[in-house]
Amino acid sequence: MSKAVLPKDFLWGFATAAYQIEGAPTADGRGPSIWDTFCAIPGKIADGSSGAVACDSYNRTAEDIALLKETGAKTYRFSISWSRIIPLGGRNDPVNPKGIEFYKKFVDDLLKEGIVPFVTLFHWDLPDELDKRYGGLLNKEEWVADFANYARVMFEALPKVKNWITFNEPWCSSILGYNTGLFAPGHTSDRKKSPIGDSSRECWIVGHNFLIAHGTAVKIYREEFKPKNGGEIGITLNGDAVYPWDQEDPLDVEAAERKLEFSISWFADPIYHGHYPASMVKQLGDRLPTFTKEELDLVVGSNDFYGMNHYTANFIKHKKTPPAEDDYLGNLETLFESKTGENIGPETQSFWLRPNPQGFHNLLVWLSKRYNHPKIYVTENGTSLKGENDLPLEKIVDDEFRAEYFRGYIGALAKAVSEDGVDIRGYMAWSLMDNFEWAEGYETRFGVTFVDYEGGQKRTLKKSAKIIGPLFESIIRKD
Ligand code: PNW
Repeated sequence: MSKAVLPKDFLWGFATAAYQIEGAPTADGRGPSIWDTFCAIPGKIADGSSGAVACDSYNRTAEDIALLKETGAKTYRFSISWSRIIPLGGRNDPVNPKGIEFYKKFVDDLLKEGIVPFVTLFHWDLPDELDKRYGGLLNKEEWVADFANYARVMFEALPKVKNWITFNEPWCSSILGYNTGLFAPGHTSDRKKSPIGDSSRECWIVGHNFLIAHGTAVKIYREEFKPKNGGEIGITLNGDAVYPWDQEDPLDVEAAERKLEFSISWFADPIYHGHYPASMVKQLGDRLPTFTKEELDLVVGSNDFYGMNHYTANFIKHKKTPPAEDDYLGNLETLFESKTGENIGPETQSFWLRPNPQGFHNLLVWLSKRYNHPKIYVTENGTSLKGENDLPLEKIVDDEFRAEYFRGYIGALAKAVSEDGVDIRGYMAWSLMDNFEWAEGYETRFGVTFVDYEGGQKRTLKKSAKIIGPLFESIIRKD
């Protein structure tokens, strides 16, 4: 990989999210989010932890910026904690000037160091009051209006930010939050796990509401802010790569495509094509909401860029029985082994993640084709390491497995650009540092920087942090 194939202004760097790194849950007037509430329920987080301290980044912005400088990063993707800005969340609730001041200064400090901020408005941490007040994400009228108000407050407060992401992975908030119940607010039909929830319906309603809220915020940005500030706005979607379990079986080939549609096209088809995928309409029937004319006008064409989060791949096997009511995959199985016994990739600490860089290449090409060659930013990509948390520090910082993951995935990205003409403008590795890995707590580490949770949150760069910069610099054009 010696050829310089990426554009001169290609942005590479690292990503994080507010609840996973900030800590300081009550500092300067912050209100609780649904994740504070969820973490307090026994059994929801593997190690019984929460984001109460995390990396203490709220008090260590200078350290985090120094880390970014050390890696040579050109960009940093972080998210804003809505309940720091509007502690109760709603459009008639007071705005907290201290919350705004914090992010304003952070953006200024990043820019002073020449680091381009990529700002996510919502990375799962809904103000808890909105969930209690009217059912949060399930309530289209109220929630869309409150999100629009919050978005406008942030666009107004941070005119120097030119790269906005409305939502991070609405699939996760919808499915893990309202179907399996693994994530906040933990709704599911499984009454052993939650007293409330309807896995067959709520997730599809929430997904629909995300699209309307996204379209509404984008309209506000384009009409009220883009003309004076410039800048771009898009949504970030997650999606794993797929291979048919049996390449010779047309039903597995079809199921693999259906898996992409149920995860990615659920959101991307309405935005780029103006309708839900036919496979979803067919399986879900009237449980999938329909768009009114006004809603469609908001949603269609609402991406200036496509934000892509990507980690892993699966073999896909079709199911022979009719889909269950709570099925969200498209009536199929996701497997780590193919019919011929081929393995998808080595195990990591995350049950769902196995490295397979070829899948990344395939998916980039698929996306580019299906959505007519959009401008893509890879807004997350990275891996955990099996057993990393149990290793001594000198072994943890020598994370060759993670370094090799990045070599493979960045190589696949370069190939998609140079050989397939995919339009990729930036790449943000997940994550700048070890952090609160949601339901997995602190046992699973994703950082290129080690964070010592027992030792005053001290940060130490790992090997992987040091290889990404030189790798990108060798493939970015200089002229
Ligand atoms: C993404 N899954 O989440 C998130 O955007 C990050 O906040 C998170 O830390 C990172 O990936 C690593 O997990 C996901 O179960 C969480 O398939 C879970 C899944 C996928 C993505």
